[in-house]
Amino acid sequence: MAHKYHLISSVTCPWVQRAAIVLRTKNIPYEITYVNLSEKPDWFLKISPHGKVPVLVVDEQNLFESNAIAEYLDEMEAPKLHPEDPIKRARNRAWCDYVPEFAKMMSGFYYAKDKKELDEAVADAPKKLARLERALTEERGNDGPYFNGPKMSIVDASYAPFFQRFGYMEEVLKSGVLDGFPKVKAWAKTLAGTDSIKASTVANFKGEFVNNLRRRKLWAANLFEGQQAAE
Ligand SMILES: N[C@@H](CCC(=O)N[C@@H](CS)C(=O)NCC(=O)O)C(=O)O
Repeated sequence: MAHKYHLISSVTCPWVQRAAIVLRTKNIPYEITYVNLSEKPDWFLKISPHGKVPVLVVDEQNLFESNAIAEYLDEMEAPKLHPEDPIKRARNRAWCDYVPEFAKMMSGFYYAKDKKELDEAVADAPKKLARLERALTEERGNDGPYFNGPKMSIVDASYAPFFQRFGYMEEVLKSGVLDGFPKVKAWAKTLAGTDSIKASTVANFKGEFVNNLRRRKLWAANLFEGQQAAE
C-alpha cells in the first residue's frame, strides 16, 4: 500500500527543500504544511524533537533531519537516487555529509551582517568550491550534468537549495566567484534548470528569500533594494 507523506516546512528552509526535491524527483504525492518558526505551534513541537523543520510524517510516524528523510525515501520509493555501487554510494553519502560546511560558506553571503562580513564570505568561498570542483572532476569521469552523471542523485538534491539562494545573491552581487570553477558553475546551472528542483519551493520563492533578508535586517537586503517583495 502506498504511504501517505506530509512534509512540515517553513517557506525559505533549504533543508526542507532537500526533502521536497527528493519527493518531487520520485514523483511522490505529498501534503505540505508551513509553520511559523518564530511562533512554533504546540503540535509541531510535539513531533519535532529539535524544534526544527523538516519533519516528514509518514502515515502516523514522524521522521526528522533532512538527510535521514532523504535516505528513508530512497530506501522506500523508486527510482533509487543513490548509486547502485556501494563504494559510489558511500562516497555520495560522504558528499552529503559535507553539505552543512558548504551551506555555512554559502549562507555567509546572505547572512552577512555588514559589507565586511560579506567580503569575508566571498574570500572564503574558493576554498570550499575548489573541493567540489575536484569532486566533480574525480568522482564522475563523465560530462554530467549532475553530480554522478546523467541522473539526479541525493547529492544534487542536497546542494541545489544552497546554489539556488547563492544564484539570487549573484544576480545582484556579481562576485563572479564561480567563474574559477567551471564544473561547479555548470552543475549549479543544471540544478537551477531542473523541474523537480524548480517545483520544490513556493512559486514566488525569490520574493520570499528577499523578504526573509529584509525581515532579518541582513546586509544583503540592501543589494535587492527596489526589487519587488513577495506578497
Ligand atoms: N540539520 C537539520 C537542519 C534543519 C534546520 O536548521 N531547520 C531550520 C529552518 S531552515 C529550523 O527549523 N530552525 C528552527 C530553529 O532552529 O528553532 C536538517 O538537515 O534537517
